[in-house]
Amino acid sequence: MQLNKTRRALVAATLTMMGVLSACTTVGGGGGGETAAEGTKAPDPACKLATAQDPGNSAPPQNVPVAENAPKLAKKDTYRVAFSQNASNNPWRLAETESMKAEAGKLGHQLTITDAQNSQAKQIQDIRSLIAQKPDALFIAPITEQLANVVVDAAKADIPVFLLDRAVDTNIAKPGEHYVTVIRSDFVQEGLRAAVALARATGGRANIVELEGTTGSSPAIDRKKGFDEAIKQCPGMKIVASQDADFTRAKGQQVMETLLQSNPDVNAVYAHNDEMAIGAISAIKAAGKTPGKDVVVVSIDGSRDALQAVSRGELYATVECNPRFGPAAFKTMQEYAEGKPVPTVLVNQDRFFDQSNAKQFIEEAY
Ligand code: GYE
Repeated sequence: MQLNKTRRALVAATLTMMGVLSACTTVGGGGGGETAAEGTKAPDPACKLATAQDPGNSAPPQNVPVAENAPKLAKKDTYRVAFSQNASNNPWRLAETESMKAEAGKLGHQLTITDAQNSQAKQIQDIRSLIAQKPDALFIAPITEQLANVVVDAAKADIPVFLLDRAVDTNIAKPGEHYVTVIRSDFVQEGLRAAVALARATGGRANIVELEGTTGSSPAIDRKKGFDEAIKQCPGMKIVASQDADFTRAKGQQVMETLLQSNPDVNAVYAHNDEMAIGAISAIKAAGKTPGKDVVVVSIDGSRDALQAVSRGELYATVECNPRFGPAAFKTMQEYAEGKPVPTVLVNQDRFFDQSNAKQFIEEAY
């Protein structure tokens, strides 16, 4: 996604200036550097991120065009809508589906849901059959950016499409024309926030395993971009291995087990989502190491299991990526039907969870 390059550069610059000294104890270590007693190493002065605070959300994107050329939606009291979900294999997906169902139910809309079971081919099939049913509007959580072609097919069938949580290739599916809008988090910023957290936790000395989300999905692409770009500011932070673990717990564990064997000096993990982080934590334990001490783990989402792992000290932090899209999805659809201006990208505001606040949010988490 074309997410304002200048703004990102600005964030990086502000981070450098912020340099707020934290009283944080350094865990992990390794990757060379001082020989101070374990857990008390001073942050690497060459790594500004190591003493920075969480940079928070990015500034809302400016001058986003409004959807003008997408299929129209007539004003009605209730609608017959469809939602193509890409998988139901983790709590995040289940929470998103639940939120869509609950909101549709509340508003009296009739909602058909399909589950692509984490298969791109199946999601394309699902969307084709939903198009054939001619819903008033179609919500899609695209598995990868390659879903763009079938989004174009929906527009050609005169169905307004609203993308949820992931983007598609905008060279093929034009925002505001082939789809109305995409509602999602700023994944590049999430990667940056995770990098700052990991720098703080390791004092900027880290041999990192990066567990990537589904190849070709916009969160995997942008979370990698944001993180990799950020740690360039820290000479002591190196990615020793980066591999696809498909956003799942089982693959996170499996990939981490293998990578720990080939990279025994690993002291940090950046997982693109909580499920893979939790899998990695199991692998770390199985290798006889202590998560949070020998190996620091940081991830993204804010699931209940993750918040529990944070409060146990096994996960250092998780950047929130809120799955509860129902209210925003239907509000946006309504506004579009009423002819109000709808920007072609809507960016969610997310929180940050670490030891200081994780416990208090466990109850409301999914
Ligand atoms: O972080 C992950 C899920 O697309 C933003 O997909 C979403 C991501 C979320 O499988 O857990």
